[in-house]
Amino acid sequence: MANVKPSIVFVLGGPGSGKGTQCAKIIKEFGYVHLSAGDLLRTERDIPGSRYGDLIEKHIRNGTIVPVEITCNLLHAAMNNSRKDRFLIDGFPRNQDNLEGWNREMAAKVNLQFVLFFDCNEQVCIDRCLKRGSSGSGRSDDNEESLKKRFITYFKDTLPIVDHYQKQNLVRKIDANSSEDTVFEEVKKCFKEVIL
Ligand code: UP5
Ligand code: MG
Repeated sequence: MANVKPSIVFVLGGPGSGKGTQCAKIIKEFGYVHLSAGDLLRTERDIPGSRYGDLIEKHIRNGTIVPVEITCNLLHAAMNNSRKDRFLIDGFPRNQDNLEGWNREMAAKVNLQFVLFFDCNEQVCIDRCLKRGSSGSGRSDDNEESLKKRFITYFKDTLPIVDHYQKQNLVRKIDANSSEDTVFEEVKKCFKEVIL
């Protein structure tokens, strides 16, 4: 991490709501570094001999949440290694354990700018993930059974975290049901307000 407190934006939304897709657009236009908690966990899982590999895969298939110590350490290391000072943290924090772990270890070290929340219809999200699965994403959770579980976790555990930040007036909600470009127009407005 750089010497100044890094600025971060949490990016939350249901499975398939477009978090990764929009983050890829944001980094091009606004110069953040994109850190997807899910991607970091999948990379850790795939390291031969990783002590957490089996545990991570079990959680991913079941749509449940990996213990925060693992995810927070991966995020912290990625922030340090990047030496940049603006980060999009995609798909985290997604339950109370994540929130408490982050608050314990990281919250005081960063400046949370806002929480970008992609609000998207469940069936739209499911259709997108199944389409991605059938076109060879290789993701072990892009199937109907895992998707049902991912949505149970999302409604039960992640939406309360969005509510928590909403109470602090930190949430910028975006309608994520339309095309990638239409969604990005709304996303741009949020970033322009914060940056300019
Ligand atoms: N697509 C995107 N936008 C579109 C649009 N506007 N119109 C039409 N199509 C659109 O998009 C999904 C698909 O939809 C793509 O094919 C895309 O082209 C298309 P994407 O941008 O990938 O959506 P995203 O919200 O990123 O979906 P993702 O599947 O990555 O969301 P999840 O939140 O489910 O996945 P994540 O990788 O964050 O987490 C996976 C698992 O890891 C979790 O279930 C959990 O088990 C574990 N995890 C933790 O335990 N802790 C964490 O902190 C994070 C993850
Ligand atoms: Mg993603």
